[in-house]
Order: sequence, then structure tokens, then C-alpha cells
Amino acid sequence: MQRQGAGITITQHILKQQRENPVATGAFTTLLNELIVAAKVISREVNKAGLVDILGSTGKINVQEEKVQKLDVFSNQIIIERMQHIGQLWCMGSEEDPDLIDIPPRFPKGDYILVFDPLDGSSNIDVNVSIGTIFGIYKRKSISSGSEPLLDDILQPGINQVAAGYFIYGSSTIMVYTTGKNTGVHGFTLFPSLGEFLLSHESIRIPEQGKIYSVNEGYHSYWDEKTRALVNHFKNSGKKTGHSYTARYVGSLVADFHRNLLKGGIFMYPADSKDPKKPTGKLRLMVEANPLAMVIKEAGGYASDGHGPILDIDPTELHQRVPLYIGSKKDVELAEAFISGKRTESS
Ligand code: AHM
Ligand code: MG
Repeated sequence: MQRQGAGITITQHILKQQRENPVATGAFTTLLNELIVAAKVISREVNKAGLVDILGSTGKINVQEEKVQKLDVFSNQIIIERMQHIGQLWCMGSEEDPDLIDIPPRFPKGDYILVFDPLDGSSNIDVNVSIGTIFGIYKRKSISSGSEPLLDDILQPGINQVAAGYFIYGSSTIMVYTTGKNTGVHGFTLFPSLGEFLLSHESIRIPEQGKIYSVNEGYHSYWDEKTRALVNHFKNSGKKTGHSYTARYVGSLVADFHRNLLKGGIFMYPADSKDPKKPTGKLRLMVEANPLAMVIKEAGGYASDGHGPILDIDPTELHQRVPLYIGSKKDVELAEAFISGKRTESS
């Protein structure tokens, strides 16, 4: 067993990657490091959420007559406050903010763009189930796009991301990230006593085919026939093909994704007719699907909207929603075959 103190810290790892990649600059390292600090603060607050009266709706007053802040609102503020002053960001986009987040004029601007979901899985916050922070990093499209950031600067396909990853606040806090270009997907576990993330999962690869399917089957009656046929396939596949699946659904994307990344399988949030305003399902392309799609691709898996790669979608809105099929390559390709109508239950 590795002794504490002998591990590689996340900072060492980022610096090593920077040395190996001649185009990477200290600016990028600064950016990631500051994001890690923000995540450590969030992790601390998540861990003590059961102990202090931090839970509840924004605007409520707790017993100390302090304003109670929802943990997801708090996480959003921490990330914005920590990231806006470092001089590396052109602008940000968050699940919690309707518009792009500008860098206040008192701080210098940089060329990177950070998109994030500060605390994903909000329905699980109050019940001690794993939640997470998801992030994607882009470079600004063109230096000639003026002095003020425009929505167009953020609206880039996921394939343009220069890094992406997530923090999962679970039985321990883990950061998983990739800088793409075959540099691998790496996981780091936070040692609370050291205050450091240490390398715990090097070069993660997802199995080509898994045994887990993750979907909210409560929406069965809101799915179309193709989606139902697909999910039926996962349920009946054992008897038909000998390759059986088991169902796992936490309801926190980061937790479901992380488990499937390590064990293999598919996570699905299909289009449904539950809410006519969200006929494409619930998950957001920019802050949820794209970062995880970059991670899964780098780990040897695949992410699709049912018709093609998530990473190729040209976004038109910051909060655009998208059906998501993500995980082991063979499982996601199978999902695509059903959703595109190339395959039916009986074929
Ligand atoms: P949130 O960003 O408001 O927390 O919503 C996203 C979450 C994901 O973590 C999870 O995969 C999904 O919502 C679960 O939704 P549902 O309860 O509809 O199955
Ligand atoms: Mg979310």
C-alpha cells in the first residue's frame, strides 16, 4: 500500500503535463489550480452540510439570524469569486447564471473560457448522496472578437475544449480531469489531513462494453418507442444474448458517470415529453454533457445525443439541453442504433 506523502499531487501532475506539452502555458496551470482551491472550499462545505444550518432556500434566515444560502448558490459564488481575479479568463458560463459571466473591469482578462455546473445533483444535496462540480475549459475563439466577451465566444462545440473534468463530493472527494490529445484521464483523491489531491486513478480507461445501464425509468411513459425499445433491450439482453445488464441510477450525473467510467456501462438521459419546454431532456449541453463527453472520449468511451457525437454539436444557446447517451463505446453505439431507428427490439 502506498504511504501518505509518497503520492503525486495534482499540482505536480499538471506541471508535468505542462512540461510535456510545449504549447501549454503557466496560465492554464494557474487556472486549474485556482479551480481546485474553489473545489476544496465547496468540498468542505458539502462535508459539513449535515452539521450546520447551511441547507435551505436562499433568503431564509437560520438560527444565528444569518442569511442561509443554498449550497449550489454558494458553490457558484465561490467559483466566480476565486476565478475572476486570476487574469486568465475571458469570461465564464455557469448553470446558475442565465447569461455569460463577465470579468469585472478591475481584474485583468485572459484568453480562457470556463463553463461549469457548480453543484450538480441538487436534489441529492439534502439527503447526503454524492454530488459534484463539472467544468469545461475553452480558449477564446479569436483575439479579434473585440474587447468585450460575447455569447458567441462561449458557444463553441465541445470538441474545442482544451480541458474538462469534474469533482465528486462523495465518500471521498475526487477530481477527474483530462487535457485531451491522448494525455489520458486521471483521478485524484483529496486527503483532508493534507489538504491535497493525490493521484489515485492514473490513466483511466472505460471498458469497451459494460454491464450497467443507468436511466430514470420513471419517465418510461414519456419516452418514444425507440427509447423504450432501447431500454427493453438492456433489460432483456441477458436472456437474448447472454450479456446481461444491471440497473444503477443515483440521480446525480457525476456519481452515475463516475461509477460507469470506472466499471463500464451506459448513462442515458433521453429526450422525453415530460416537460414541453424541454423536449430534449433535462441535461445541459455546455455545462454537463460536453465536459463529460470530453472525459469519456479520452478514456476510450463515447458520448452521443442518439444520432451523433455530443462533441460535434454546434451550440446555439448557453443553456441548451440535449439528450445524452454516454459511457462504454459499444453500449453507446448500440443506443445510437436504436435511437436512430437502425435497430429495433426484434432485430
Ligand atoms: P441539476 O443540475 O439541477 O442538479 O440537474 C441535473 C441532475 C443530474 O445530476 C442528474 O443526472 C439528473 O439531474 C437527474 O434528473 P432526474 O431526477 O430527472 O432523473
Ligand atoms: Mg446540473
